[in-house]
Amino acid sequence: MKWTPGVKYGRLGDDEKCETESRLSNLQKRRRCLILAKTLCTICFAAALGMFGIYVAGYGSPDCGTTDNDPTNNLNNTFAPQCTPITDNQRIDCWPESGGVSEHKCVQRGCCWKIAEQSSPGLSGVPWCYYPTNFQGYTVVNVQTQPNGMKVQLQTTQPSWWPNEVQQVTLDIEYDTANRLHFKFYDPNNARYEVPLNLNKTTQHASVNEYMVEVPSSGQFYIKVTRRSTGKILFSTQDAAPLVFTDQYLQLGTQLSTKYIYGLGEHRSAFLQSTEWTKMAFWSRDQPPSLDTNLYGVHPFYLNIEDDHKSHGVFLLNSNAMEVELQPAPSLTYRTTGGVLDFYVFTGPTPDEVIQQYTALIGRPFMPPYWALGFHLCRWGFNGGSSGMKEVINRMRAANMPYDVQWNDIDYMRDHLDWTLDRNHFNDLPDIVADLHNHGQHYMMIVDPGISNTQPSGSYPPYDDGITKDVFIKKPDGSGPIIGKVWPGNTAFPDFFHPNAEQYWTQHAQTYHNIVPYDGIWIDMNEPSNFYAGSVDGCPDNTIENPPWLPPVLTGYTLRDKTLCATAKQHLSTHYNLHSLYGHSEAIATKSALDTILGNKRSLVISRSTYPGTGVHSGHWMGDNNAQWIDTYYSVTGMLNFNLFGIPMVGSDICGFNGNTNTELCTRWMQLGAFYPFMRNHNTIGNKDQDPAVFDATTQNIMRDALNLRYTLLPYLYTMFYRSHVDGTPIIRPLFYQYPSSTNNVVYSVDVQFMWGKSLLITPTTSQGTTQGQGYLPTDRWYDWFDHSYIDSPGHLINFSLPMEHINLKIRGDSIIPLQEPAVTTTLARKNKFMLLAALSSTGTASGELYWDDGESRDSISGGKYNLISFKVSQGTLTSVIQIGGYTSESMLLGEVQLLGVNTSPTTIVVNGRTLPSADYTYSNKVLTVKNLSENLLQKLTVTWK
Ligand code: MIG
Repeated sequence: MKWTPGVKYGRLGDDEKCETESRLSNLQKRRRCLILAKTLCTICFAAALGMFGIYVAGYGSPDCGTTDNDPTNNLNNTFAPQCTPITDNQRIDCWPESGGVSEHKCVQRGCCWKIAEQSSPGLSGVPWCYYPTNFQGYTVVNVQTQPNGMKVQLQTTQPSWWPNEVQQVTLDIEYDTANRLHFKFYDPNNARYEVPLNLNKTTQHASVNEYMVEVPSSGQFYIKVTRRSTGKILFSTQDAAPLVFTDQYLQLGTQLSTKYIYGLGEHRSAFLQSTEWTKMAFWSRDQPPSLDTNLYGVHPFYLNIEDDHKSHGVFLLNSNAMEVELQPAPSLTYRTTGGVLDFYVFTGPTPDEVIQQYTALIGRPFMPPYWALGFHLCRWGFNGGSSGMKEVINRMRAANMPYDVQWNDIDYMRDHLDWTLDRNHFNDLPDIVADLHNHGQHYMMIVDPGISNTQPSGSYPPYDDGITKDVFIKKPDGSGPIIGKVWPGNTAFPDFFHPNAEQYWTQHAQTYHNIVPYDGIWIDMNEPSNFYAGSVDGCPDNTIENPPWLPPVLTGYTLRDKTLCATAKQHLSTHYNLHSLYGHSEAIATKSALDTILGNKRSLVISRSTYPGTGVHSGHWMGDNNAQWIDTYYSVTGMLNFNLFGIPMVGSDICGFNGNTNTELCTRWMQLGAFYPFMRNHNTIGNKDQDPAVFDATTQNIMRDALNLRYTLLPYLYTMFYRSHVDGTPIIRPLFYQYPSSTNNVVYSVDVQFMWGKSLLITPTTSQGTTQGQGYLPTDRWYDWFDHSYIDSPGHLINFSLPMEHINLKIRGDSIIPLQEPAVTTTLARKNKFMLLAALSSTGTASGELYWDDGESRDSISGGKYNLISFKVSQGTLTSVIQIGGYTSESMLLGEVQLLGVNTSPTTIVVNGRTLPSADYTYSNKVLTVKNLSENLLQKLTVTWK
């Protein structure tokens, strides 16, 4: 083996060299290339050692790289980097670029170079070029203590190698509330872009905060935030990536409390993130969910567990193209291309409380109309236009499938033009929608942001009016709308941050609503997606388009790929800054349009691209999945994530979007989908129909059962939506939210099973031909939904039966779940009697609640026009308390009470003072069923059994 000085191996990291390996994802390619570069260097380094018979440790080893001058080197010649002692796991990457690393260049930066000992030739992500422990970065020049915080002045002592360093940085630390700490690094001399989010920053200063903050009064800067009650770390830049604050590269690291970290979306992964050098890119993108890539939305928020099972959350309010790297120390590094470093720490200490505190800041999820909880059916490309659509509606009705909402994809539009109706293929759509409404059903359709600019002048008001109102995103030189291409051909893109945009959007939504009275809007392609890279005219070549550093965004490290130029001009700032907020801004405008059009009626917006706070206005579906088993699993981890992000109204395309589904997969998916907060079956153009009514009779029966089970549970689901709306409590929860102090840390990685609120445990089947499996059952009493048998689990894996006929569903003892007799629509089901299912704990207790209103008024809660009833069982008595009884225009009758875990056969049952005849109850297998009731739930309920 011969060592060739000056070999340009560092260039192997360039994407051109790797592009041929097209079967690899971009990140895999990049890793592969980096590994290759590092491997080559190992070889030449080893060869050099052999040749000269010398020992050279780490820093100062032979130059394996190009001798080209690196413009990014740190020319501080007097600096002697301290490179030991430090373990591989503690290294912090000093070369975050995608390639081009060499020892020579690394050392020129003032960084340490050492081939990682533990890297089985470079296969792990251990950086070979890493920060010295004595890297000074910023030093503290002044700390000013304030009544509820601190103001800290920082000054660069040792410059980073990135251009346009901000010499003086201010850090404002604010003790917002006892559980929320806010701290922000910014340039005190030049205003920089900050995320234009409408946060609820209301502060409530406390005399004692649950966090403590430490900043040195001089010397090398760090910030350390600990939990007052335990001393555990909540955020600490010590032994983590140092602060870098330049114009287009900003960096900061923090230690993590444990490797149990969740969130950081939108990405497809297990719910528990890996801290083995995981790099995640944040830049919204029209990208079918795949591993290791940036997807539709951006959520720089994580939940971290402390080693005593408490938890905290951290939110970085930044919308620029960003990377988060998770390191095994464990630690985390943020790298972003702009804005300021604006952090919020939430102290929990339970995960539910962390999410409550987070959503108190970004906004609580919207209260959906009741019909939105029903089953939604969609497909792209109805055969024969509206006649194909009617066929589906009719066969769903004939098959008696519970079914609330019919949708349309882009095929209803004339030439894919927004706010138009294709009169050739969907002329009778207004009649179809009227018919849906007559059946107590609802209708939604897709709207894309791209507005065609190629229609004859005067013939397409959405464009002409957009020009008049000046609402379109502009070209980099500001000379007119930037033009991309989407389904209608070339298009302009409304800038939803423009002051005229909301009125513009509302007006065209209203005009179309006058023709087709829809009930909600599906907003797609709002990353925004563009079939051109940048625009019809390409993009300028400058540092906004080509920053000195970029996270591993698809494709090929360019910002413009599949979207607009970063230099495109929006009203508030450049697209470079605002890109990942596009879907969020469209969701706000769309919800506001619906509110204007529908008056006091609630509506539904479902958006593909999301950002923190989108849940206030919209739900989310997880995009273009495949009709494959693995997609059922990732639908669960995705739901867990979006419930963490304050967007509980979430689901995946049931039965799969791309690719033809099959009977078993679609059956299992309908069973799982019945537990998506947003339950929609959707399919791509040209694929086989997959609505429940298209299958054979046996399959239809199973799917109908799944739908009836969901409809039975809707009062419970609706109550959970109320809770999420008023206090942020997530609906879909992993087991550890409920059982955080499990001594067995297995619970932290369970993510196929999930809970609905605090009372139901769902164990879906996510693989073919599986009718038996293992599931985790936390220490508690668990009842089977179907046979009512119970287990007092000691908290471990047990064998689960997973029959084809239904999903495995367990009820936690100590729960009271409000139910209702199902029907083919929620409109009808709402008229049925309620039922209460009380699953008793081992000590005979249970509790639960029911929220109820008219299901559609926007002012139900603000106007107090709702009922909130709590239920409790203890010592053989079930009682209710009417907490709020403000909705009285519909009766609420209780028809049945079922009690699980009643140990002895009762002889006397008394309901509201009336002793029941024996015909009105049954008892067997420890289940007491009290039937034929007609009790007014708005009066106090008492049921006793002896
Ligand atoms: O470029 O409207 O994710 O649900 O069916 C594809 C057609 C555009 C992508 C959406 C998908 C929808 C499809 N859309």
